Amino acid sequence: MTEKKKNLSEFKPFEFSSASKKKIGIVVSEWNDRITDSLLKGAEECLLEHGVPQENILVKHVPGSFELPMGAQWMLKEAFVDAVICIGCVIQGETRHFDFISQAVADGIMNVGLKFSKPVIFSVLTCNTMEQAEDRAGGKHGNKGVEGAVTALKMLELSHDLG
Ligand code: DLZ
Repeated sequence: MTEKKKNLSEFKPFEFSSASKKKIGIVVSEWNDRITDSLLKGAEECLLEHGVPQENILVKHVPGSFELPMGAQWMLKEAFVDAVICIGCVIQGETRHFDFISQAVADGIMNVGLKFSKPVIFSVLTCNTMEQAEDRAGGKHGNKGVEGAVTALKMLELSHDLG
């Protein structure tokens, strides 16, 4: 039986017991900034709605999505955040850049999370067209920045429960 696809943008707000104590980093790629700005707005609003204080949200920009894993690593190592949300948007072009960047970013983000044993969230759109990106940055398919924030909070809650 196929399950209905989940869209975390339509999540029910949940009780996040340790929200006020958590420091969350958001690393944002400057490429396709109209899209990444919308994703950032969605992520920040969602964190605030769940009780993360504004002063505990650290936002930093990197030149492109390829730099997101390094930005996340520095956030964890130098700024001692509890989780990082990586926001980017890679759009298919005429060359193979898209494949190399998308794969490297996905692998890099996973590796940083495992290395630091902290949630490092993949809120990176990998789209064929700008229209697909718009649909996922506050359009008909929700906002993947919101989904990234929900995922970070859920992972922190899980780690809190296990610890
Ligand atoms: C070079 C490049 C290209 C062609 N496309 C994108 C893109 O669609 N989205 C994105 O976030 N970044 C892109 N970049 C920049 C790379 O991520 C990276 O910043 C440069 O290759 C320098 O390392």
